[in-house]
Amino acid sequence: MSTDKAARRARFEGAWKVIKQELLDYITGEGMPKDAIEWYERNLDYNVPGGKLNRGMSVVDTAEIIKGTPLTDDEYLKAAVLGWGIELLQAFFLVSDDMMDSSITRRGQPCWYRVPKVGHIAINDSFMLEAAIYYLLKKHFRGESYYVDLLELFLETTFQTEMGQLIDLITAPEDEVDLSKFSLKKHSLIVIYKTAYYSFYLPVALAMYMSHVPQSYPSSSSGTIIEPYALAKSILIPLGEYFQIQDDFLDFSGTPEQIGKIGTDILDNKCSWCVNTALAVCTPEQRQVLDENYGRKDSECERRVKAVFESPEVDLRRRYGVYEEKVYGELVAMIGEIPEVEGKSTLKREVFKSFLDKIYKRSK
Ligand code: GPP
Ligand code: MG
Ligand code: MG
Ligand code: MG
Repeated sequence: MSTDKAARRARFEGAWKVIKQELLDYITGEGMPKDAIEWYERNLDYNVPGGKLNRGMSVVDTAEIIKGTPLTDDEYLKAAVLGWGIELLQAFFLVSDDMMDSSITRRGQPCWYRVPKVGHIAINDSFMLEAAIYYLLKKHFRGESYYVDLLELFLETTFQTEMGQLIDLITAPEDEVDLSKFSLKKHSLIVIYKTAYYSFYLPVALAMYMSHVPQSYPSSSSGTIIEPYALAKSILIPLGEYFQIQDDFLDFSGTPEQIGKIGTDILDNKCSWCVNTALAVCTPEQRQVLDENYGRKDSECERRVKAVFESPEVDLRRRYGVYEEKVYGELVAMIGEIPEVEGKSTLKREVFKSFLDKIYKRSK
């Protein structure tokens, strides 16, 4: 990691200390007993700060790019609260997703629900991670003109992610494998809803609200009207789709040491990019192997599926490489077409470039 990147991360982590203390002070003030305060602290420590922090730090990065000059300390704290709000939302999703997906490890440690004495209390713990967002928004933004915009955005994005999680889960029933129900179109809908909105549109739109980006402004050259939130969404959703395809590919190809989690998509009968891509190109014999072995909770079945993925006919690693180059080129072209307008509260191409650079060819 470059020293600049390490320093940015350290500053963002420094803000977490302040934010975490605010949450603990709040439940202490509500008269909660010592063991409850300690439990909440452990929940926060275990589930919130240990990830890549890409989503959270993107709020700060985006606010800085839009402003064009360094943020004041007050602006930095505000952007960091929004960033940690996304990290809390992500923690809420991951704690519950790991229960729904019967996952084993996350970020190189046992999933929270598998920690001794936690079990199903993890359900309530996930709710308390979500509730923290709204406590923090009220504390830091209650007096701002854009407070309701922030609230609505967090709530709408949560609903979208839950819709995505619903279709992810019901397309992957545990007891009836039917690969004919899968398609790349279905996959696209699932990943846009379960990942792209909260991971990509949310951080940028939060930073835009905080930076007072208006709903529309005229483009300086042609005088046409730019709708910056819709414009941002039109690029960030495909970017998020690409990110989740990487997640699906890494679930199959990544080692647990590398990705910090053990892949469960084949065992869980998931409508993943990998199986959809294989289904589109495999031989009839390979199709039979997939029909008979996909989605079975059995490591030998999983091995047979992986052998089809690695076969010369399917060669998923090569196809993924081809996909990645193609989507990268398309995204670069889309970003190049954004009309840039001078000013402190307008959208800049750099917002999207910095996102794409963070994820291109990622291996974890
Ligand atoms: C990623 O799916 C999607 C989420 C973590 C959103 C979950 C949404 C909820 C409303 C709980 P994934 O299962 O592929 O992620 P991972 O591979 O990290 O388990
Ligand atoms: Mg899942
Ligand atoms: Mg999962
Ligand atoms: Mg996954």
